[in-house]
Amino acid sequence: MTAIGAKSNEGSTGSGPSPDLEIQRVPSGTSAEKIAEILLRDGGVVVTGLLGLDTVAELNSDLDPYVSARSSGYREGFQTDFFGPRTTRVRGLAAKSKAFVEKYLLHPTVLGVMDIALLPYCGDYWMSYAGTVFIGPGEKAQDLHRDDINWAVPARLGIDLQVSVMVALGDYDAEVGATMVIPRTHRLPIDEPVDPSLAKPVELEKGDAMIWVGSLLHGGGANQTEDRVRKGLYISYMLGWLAPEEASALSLTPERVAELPERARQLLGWSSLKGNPVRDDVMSALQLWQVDEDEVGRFDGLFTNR
Ligand SMILES: O=C(O)CCC(=O)C(=O)O
Repeated sequence: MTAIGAKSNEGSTGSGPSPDLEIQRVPSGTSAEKIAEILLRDGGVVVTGLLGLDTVAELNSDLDPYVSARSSGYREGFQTDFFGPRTTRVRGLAAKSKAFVEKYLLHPTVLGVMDIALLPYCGDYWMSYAGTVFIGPGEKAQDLHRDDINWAVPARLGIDLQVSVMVALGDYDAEVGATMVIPRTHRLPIDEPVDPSLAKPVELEKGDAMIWVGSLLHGGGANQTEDRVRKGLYISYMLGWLAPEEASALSLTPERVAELPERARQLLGWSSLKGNPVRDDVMSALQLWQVDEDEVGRFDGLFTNR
């Protein structure tokens, strides 16, 4: 189902990018299967109203103090052009916000989509990165990129390594820096040049989410306003046999971990995980991310083996 007025990509032929293609929009309540079908076909999809406005308000109130205390940009000399000198990124979110864990990290539709997209290639997936991407006034557009370039060797296998979700926590229109995307660039060879003028902004209302695979060309838009901030909350999930961008386990104290639901602990690196998708032979006994001969989840005696 597409939003009124939005074009459908369903009849389009060919698998590569074209000026006619747009990221499709489906309403919250759409099945994970349908969302994943569009995601894997086009490289990205928007789910409108994925999070309710009450949840958006909770997330803002949990995170605003941390955003206010943080200066924008990365530390001096560390890729500030790519990450944006006027962009504020706060990570370690599971330690900072209950709503982040309960309503976003574990969102059943999001995890349903991840199961379909990622479990064919791994025994389990985990969180790679989560953070605010608040783009301040005057920020230039980020270079178009594929997130999978972090893992450039397996990115050439032609499988999905990672799937990301960006929820709008506030303004997210083209003028303020909505994410620029080129649909259907996700199955091209990773080094293949693509005409950047094909990128279009994907505008979101508060609570809407864009979901995309790590091989899709995209980038943060330019914030052309003088006084508005583009407020996105980013999360990505990746195959468990790859090292995540964020060492999220290290930002959690054992006390905070003890309060987390089991699936959250698994996604945040407080559990060992199966490397292979095979479940019924010796391969399924092999675990990654262990401590000595034990599974991380049992390390302090609190958690069960998965
Ligand atoms: O801010 C955005 O819209 C995209 C951010 C992004 O792709 C990144 O920082 O890698």
